[in-house]
Amino acid sequence: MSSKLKNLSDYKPQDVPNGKNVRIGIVVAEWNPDVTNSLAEGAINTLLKFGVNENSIVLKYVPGSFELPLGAQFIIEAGKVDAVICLGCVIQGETRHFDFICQGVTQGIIELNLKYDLPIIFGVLTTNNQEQALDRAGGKHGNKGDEAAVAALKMIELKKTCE
Ligand code: RBF
Repeated sequence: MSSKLKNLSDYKPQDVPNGKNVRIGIVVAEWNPDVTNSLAEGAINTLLKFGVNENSIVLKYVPGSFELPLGAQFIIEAGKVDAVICLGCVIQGETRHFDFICQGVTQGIIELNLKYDLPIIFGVLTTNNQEQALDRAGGKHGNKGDEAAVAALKMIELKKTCE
């Protein structure tokens, strides 16, 4: 797996664009809240660290990861945001729900990216168990919420350089 041998949260701070004047939406799934709240904390702390104003972060919650794309769409349509970060955690169970939720949220997020021409960041953990999820939500594999925030800032900057 891509993150097995390295902690991807070790980004170079000098490579992260400044977030001054940037507005960001964050949608958090309420399923597996120990994990998703840590992802949200990581994302918010990282945005603040790179200059995003606290008042420029719109934070909303949806029941589960399956609802993340629609939650993101509500934020986009309600006002001006430069990017939306979707945070969730889908844990493998005994039935095939895992596959359908992962497929739905992934497809939904990519469609939003292309429909709105906006970075909609995929910060959804898809793990075999809760331990693997916690390892990636502030544990030994870093915090994927931090990385989602960095990805948002980088994509906003990339868009600017293409305009
Ligand atoms: N939502 C998650 O964010 N993570 C999960 O691990 C998760 N597992 C689910 C398992 C089952 C059997 C069901 C019915 C739902 C699950 N959901 C999960 C909730 C799902 O994303 C969505 O909120 C609901 O299906 C309502 O549309």
